[in-house]
Parts: sequence; C-alpha cells; structure tokens
Amino acid sequence: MAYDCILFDMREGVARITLNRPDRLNSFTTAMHAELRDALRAVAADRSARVLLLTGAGRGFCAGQDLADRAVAPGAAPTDLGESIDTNYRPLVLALRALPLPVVCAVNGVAAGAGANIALACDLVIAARSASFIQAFCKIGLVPDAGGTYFLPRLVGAARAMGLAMLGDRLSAEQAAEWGLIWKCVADDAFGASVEALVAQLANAPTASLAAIKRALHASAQNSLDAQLELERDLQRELGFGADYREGVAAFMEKRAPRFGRT
Ligand code: T3D
Repeated sequence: MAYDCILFDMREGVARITLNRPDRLNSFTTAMHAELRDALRAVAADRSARVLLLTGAGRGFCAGQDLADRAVAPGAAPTDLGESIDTNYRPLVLALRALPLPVVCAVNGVAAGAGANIALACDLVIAARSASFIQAFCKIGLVPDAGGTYFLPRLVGAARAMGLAMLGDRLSAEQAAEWGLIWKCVADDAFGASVEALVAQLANAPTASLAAIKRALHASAQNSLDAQLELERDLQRELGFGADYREGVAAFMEKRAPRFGRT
C-alpha cells in the first residue's frame, strides 16, 4: 500500500511511523487511519521488528480527528461517530496495545483530542518540553475517546482526569511528566537524541521479556492479586525456557554485554 498521510520505515529492528499531515497538525482522516492499520499489520507480521516508534511531522504530534471532515452542511446528516470509532480509533488503540513489542510515542508538539489519547495508548511516552496535551473533546461537545476515559484515571487519578477532561485545558509536557501521565519530558534540543537513545536501547533489549512486561502490566488493571501472580508465573515459566534468559544469565556470569534477540 502506498502511504500519503504517514511515513513508514523499518530498519535495524526499529519500525518508525510518522504521522505526516503537518499543515493540519497531523490530524486523523479516514485515509490516515487506513494507512496506520496497514503499517501496524506490517509491523506485527515482521519478525525483525523489536520496537515501534510513533511520532509526528512538523510542529505538532496530532490534533485528533480532522474536523474539516466533520463539518455538517445545513440539512445534511451528521457522521455517525460511533461507527467512526468502531472502524478507526478502537482498532488503532487495540493494535498498539496488542503488539508484542514496546511502542514508544515521541510527542514532538501538541497532542490534542484523540491525538493525546493515542499517545497514552503507547507503552512509553517521551515528550519535548514544548509539547502539550489537550483533552479537547469538551470544547466541541464530545467525550474523550481513543481510550481517554480508561487511561487518564489510571495514569493520573480520578481528580486530575476529571479536571483534564471537563476543562480541556492545555497540560504542558513538564506537568504531564510530573503527574505521571507520560514517561519523560526532555529539553527540545535534546529531544531527537533522547528518542533515538531510547529506541536503540529497546531494540537491543530482550523483546520477549518486554512483551511479557507489557502484557502483565496491562493485565494488572483488571486482575486480582492472585490472578496476577498466576500470570507472572506463566510468563516467567515461558521466558525461563527461552534463549534470552539463557543468554542473559551467561552474559552476567561471563561479565560481558548480553546479545538478545526477538525471542
Ligand atoms: O470524529 C470522530 O470520528 C470521533 C472522534 C473524535 C476524536 C477527536 O479527536 S475529537 C477532537 C478533535 N480535535 C480538536 O478538537 C483539536 C482542534 N485543534 C485545536 O484545538 C488547535 O489546533 C490546537 C490546540 C491543537 C493547536 O492550536 P495552534 O494554535 O497551535 O494551531 P492552529 O492554528 O489551531 O492549527 C494549525 C492548523 O491546523 C490550522 O489550519 P490553518 O488555519 O493554518 O489553515 C488548523 O485549522 C489546523 N487544525 C488543527 N487541528 C485540526 C486542524 N484541522 C482539522 N482538524 C483538526 N483537528
């Protein structure tokens, strides 16, 4: 599939998806969603992929749904937003969460509406200091979607989630990191290098171990303690029979750097 709205590249274990409609702050269109689905399918099928990096081109990360596609002419029927969510946003969030490798979101600028929540669906969010997060939905009469009402209270607590969602104010990247909404905020001039260092570290890490960590931490939101202990046991058993564990222990004993693989 040819891509017009995203850039997609896969090299040295790093899959890179860049939202690429900078003149519209990389807002989502139907075409962009179709391209994202295709690219994510390709990443899931590629056994050489060790980490996925999602970022935006230009000065913004993503301004959510392209509202130019939602303007309703007088007398015309409005778009069924539930259908749009079922076709586009829900599969996107679930695909990011299901990938058996770490997904890094590098928030290079403003992340608004579904753009903010797609970032939160990723495993590690690193933001430039000049970036910001806006739950813009209440400004146009909507409810946070793309997992916002799931992620926000779990990440920052009910009080802050309610304030962010009901006020729709801009949250700076620095404040987002202080509140635990994201992993890290870095100075703008160190952003590119920090992102590259992070994806390089993850691309050389034991991928099956990171996939198990992702699965266990996501499952903990619903599980009882005993169910979580069982899951940890099952994952540890599987990893304990794997090549990376053998390599990790051997490297430790031999006082050398480990060479991990995908499994
Ligand atoms: O519809 C469904 O399928 C349901 C799902 C909905 C999910 C959602 O995401 S709903 C929320 C949609 N997003 C928003 O409400 C955010 C709208 N954008 C903004 O509030 C502001 O643009 C920002 C706060 C994000 C950034 O402000 P600023 O001042 O830095 O930039 P700007 O000047 O507003 O935007 C730059 C250009 O991008 C501008 O175009 P122009 O005037 O230069 O030709 C602006 O119109 C355009 N743009 C920004 N966001 C969108 C957009 N165009 C279309 N859709 C956008 N969401």
